[in-house]
Amino acid sequence: MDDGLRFLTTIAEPRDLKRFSRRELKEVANEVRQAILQNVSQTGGHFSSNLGTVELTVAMYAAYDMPPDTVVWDTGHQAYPHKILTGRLDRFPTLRQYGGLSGFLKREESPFDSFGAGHAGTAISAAVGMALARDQLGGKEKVIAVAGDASIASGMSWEALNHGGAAELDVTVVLNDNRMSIAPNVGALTNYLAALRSQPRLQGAARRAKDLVERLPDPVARVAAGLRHGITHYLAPEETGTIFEEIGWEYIGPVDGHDIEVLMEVFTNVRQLNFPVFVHALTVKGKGYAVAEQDARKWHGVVPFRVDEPNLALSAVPQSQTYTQVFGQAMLEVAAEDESVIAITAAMPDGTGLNAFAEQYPNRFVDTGIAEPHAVTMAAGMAARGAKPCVAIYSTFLQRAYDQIVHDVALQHLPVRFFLDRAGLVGDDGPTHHGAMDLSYLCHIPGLRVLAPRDADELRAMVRWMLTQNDAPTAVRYPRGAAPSNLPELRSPIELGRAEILRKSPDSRVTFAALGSMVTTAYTAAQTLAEQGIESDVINLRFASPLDYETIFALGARSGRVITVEENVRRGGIGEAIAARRPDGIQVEIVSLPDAFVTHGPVPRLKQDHNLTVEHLVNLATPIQLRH
Ligand SMILES: Cc1ncc(C[n+]2csc(CCOP(=O)(O)OP(=O)(O)O)c2C)c(N)n1
Repeated sequence: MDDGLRFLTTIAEPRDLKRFSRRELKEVANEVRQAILQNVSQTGGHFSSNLGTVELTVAMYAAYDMPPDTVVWDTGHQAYPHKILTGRLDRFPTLRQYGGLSGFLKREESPFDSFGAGHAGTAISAAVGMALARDQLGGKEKVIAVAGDASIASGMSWEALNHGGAAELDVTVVLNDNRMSIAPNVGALTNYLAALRSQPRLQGAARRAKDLVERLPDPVARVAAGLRHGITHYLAPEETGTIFEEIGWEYIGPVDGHDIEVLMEVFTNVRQLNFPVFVHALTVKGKGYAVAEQDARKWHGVVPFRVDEPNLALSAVPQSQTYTQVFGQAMLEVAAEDESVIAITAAMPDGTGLNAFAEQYPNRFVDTGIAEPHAVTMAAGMAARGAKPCVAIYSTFLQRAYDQIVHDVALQHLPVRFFLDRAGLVGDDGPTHHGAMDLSYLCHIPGLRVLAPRDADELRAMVRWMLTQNDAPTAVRYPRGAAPSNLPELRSPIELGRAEILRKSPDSRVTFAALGSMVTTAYTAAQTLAEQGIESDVINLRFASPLDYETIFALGARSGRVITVEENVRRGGIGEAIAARRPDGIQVEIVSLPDAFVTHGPVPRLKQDHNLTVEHLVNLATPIQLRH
């Protein structure tokens, strides 16, 4: 890893940057960029966002005193330069590998990861909290939040700006504005930032930061909150305030986020200010690697690639159809038949498979940006007017819209359809991104129907059923990646609350009641058991809510033993629900994810760790005297 990284190998913590001249800091930045390129081309991971934050990180870390000064990164997918400069260069090759560094921020990983992240829009709130705690506890450190132009548009970021601006806190927000979310950014704020960019302020960012410092009243004289505004208006009477200034943040920018000299000027001065400051830095996503600059969207997250022939490796086609693709196609089919179908994404058109829909039906496609709660309540509004809103959000990100699902959708019986991609374990992104809890946060909501398909054909059938034969609020959850192809052909139609029996025998010793992704596992286990002379039933539950207790316990009564299998934490999952209704004489055992946060790593490895495997099911079902 350290080949030719002359400067980086001498940096154990941000403070070490202080001994370098500004010219040398540029060299450091080049090495950080080189380390990211070398490493991510081998491990895969977030790429273009990290190339964009290199100079910003180097300059900020050289200008501040860390520790105790603290930087909170929003989302964390752009914090690889931070990892490299905070003593993790040696471990960087383990990025996103099982047992290795996380791809996001994690408090357990380093004292410099002052706040964990993975979901967008949290940094400013956390920084405001840290600043309040510091003031209460008598600390002196500086607190900085760095947020992207898409993350800063999320509701929570504005709640925090609203609070922090009024509270006159000593806290700084750095906006890392590269004009991109994963897809091109959306929304009025995006247009506003573009306007700020294209009309640079009369006073340059570095000059303004310096002026503010020079005009700082001494701490004793600075009594009233209003005083600060008087000063800045005096400084720049010719400029109308930006939206940020109007709500209490001193705006400094726009500043070239790749110019270390200017950034150093800005940050060394901003560090001396003691009120809310908003630094608007302009960066280029993919900076320094031509193909990534040209197509930052494609290079947002990458699989391993060849540095010399990048496009070759990236164009590798997946072996079989993914659930995401199947959902995208199914949506096109139902939309062609029904004009009231509207597709909604919260900043994830690529990830949820809605790109083709967006192209074909631009008037029936809505990208809200990173605004999951808004997306859900907006959908409820659409449903109240007779449209058929289809909200496609990853299982993990829908967690933040729980109250909207309860209060705005289910309580009002509004037929919003939810499509939860990445349900279950997602792999390398780890605990912030596993969709391990959706059954627990959805199945107890009265009137909300919850389904999970066993394969691609069943997902297609479920999407159609949800939109043509069902008028209740309904969610379907399906995993990341390819759908299995080993299951019998789909024959029986989807019927409300009815399971599908995939295998049954009068001599069954055990009944597997499996949901969604785990049906293929249970089915393969049953085949293996049959080869050993042990018969078993396999129920594909289809519905997690309402559950088909009748079928489960009818078969369970014959075998005497039900094993429930689901890719969800145990608490609040289907296993618990089935066990709670267990009639006398039937034993129920639950196979599920643990009630714990699961680390990152390859999904098969994680499933092995937590017993969601064919081997475990076979072993469970084999009488003790026959076990190997
Ligand atoms: C709550 C939530 N919704 C969606 C995502 C998926 N996501 C990860 S990064 C990203 C785009 C972030 O864009 P921006 O904040 O501008 O940062 P950039 O990558 O451009 O540096 C999105 C939508 C997420 N992490 N969290």
